[in-house]
Amino acid sequence: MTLAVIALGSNLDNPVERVEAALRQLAALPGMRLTRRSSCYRTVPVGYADQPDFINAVCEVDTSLDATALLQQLLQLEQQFGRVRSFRNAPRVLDLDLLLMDGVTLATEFLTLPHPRMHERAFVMLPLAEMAPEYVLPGYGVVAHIAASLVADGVCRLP
Ligand code: PH2
Ligand code: MG
Ligand code: MG
Repeated sequence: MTLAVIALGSNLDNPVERVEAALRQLAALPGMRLTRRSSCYRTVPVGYADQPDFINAVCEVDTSLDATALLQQLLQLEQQFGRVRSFRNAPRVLDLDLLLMDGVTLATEFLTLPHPRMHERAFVMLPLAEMAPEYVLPGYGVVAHIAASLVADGVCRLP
């Protein structure tokens, strides 16, 4: 079994419910156990700005899947939730990004691990600092310290 960290995001059709439902579905996948999760956060869109605020969260799973198989499962779940890919950074009902896998570094056409931009995204790093402040991002340091160095204006933890 391997620990992996997944980022969840949604900004269409009742996003909090979408993220909570996605967490339940992830936990129910064969070969997966949900070990930790963050709260949900309301976040201002980064990149393409003319869209609703996002709900973001992260979770940690213990899985028997390898990185490629896990990514396939995540993409399949996005499809089940009705994700339509219209343009880059478009609004979406569910985005599931594989961020980290214990001991795995990878750079293929489909997947780079650790996720190459996670350290600069407050909508990822703040939830991650809540869930796993002790994690180390190779090359960038301890998650709690990275998160503390980011501008966190647009990121608000929900009760
Ligand atoms: N995802 C993106 C681009 N911009 N902004 C926020 N706040 N949250 C996201 O999940 C997000 C984003 C690409 O996947
Ligand atoms: Mg994605
Ligand atoms: Mg994404």
